[in-house]
Amino acid sequence: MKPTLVTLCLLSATLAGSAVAAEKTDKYADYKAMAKQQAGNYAAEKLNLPTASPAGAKVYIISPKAGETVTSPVTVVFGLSGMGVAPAGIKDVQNTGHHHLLIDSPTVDYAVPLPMTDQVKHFGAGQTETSLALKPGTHTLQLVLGDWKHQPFNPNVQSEAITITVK
Ligand SMILES: [Cu+2]
Repeated sequence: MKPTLVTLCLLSATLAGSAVAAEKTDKYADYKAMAKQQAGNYAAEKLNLPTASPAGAKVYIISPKAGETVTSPVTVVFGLSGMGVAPAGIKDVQNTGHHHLLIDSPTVDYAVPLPMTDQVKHFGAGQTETSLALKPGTHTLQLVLGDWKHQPFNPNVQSEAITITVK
């Protein structure tokens, strides 16, 4: 009776040990992690899930200044702090996005990817400035950072809307 018990104990100890070893040497671990990431990205895209922005992230217009009178074409320089710029489509680099310039206050839905229109310009290559042809008169400019799928972050990372005058 005793030897059997000892054998059972040894056997279960061996099994427990090999289970741990198997977990540590799971040769599919990388593939599993990749599949999980891809499934997450797929769901985010299908369901318009917003990407979280880090606390303190700020986007701002460096130039022109609010209230400035300028001539067309206007060079608009984008500023970003607390996050990094990455081209659109780069999914798996945390705390990065690309700039969108809203011209003359278009109505946009912040819960879905931003549309591409004359009033919503995308800088999906990771540009940090642009040259803008504007008609004479007053115009408003505002920056909104978008994630890899062109969707505003949560919390939204957007600049003040500034008003400029084009001569
Ligand atoms: Cu975009």
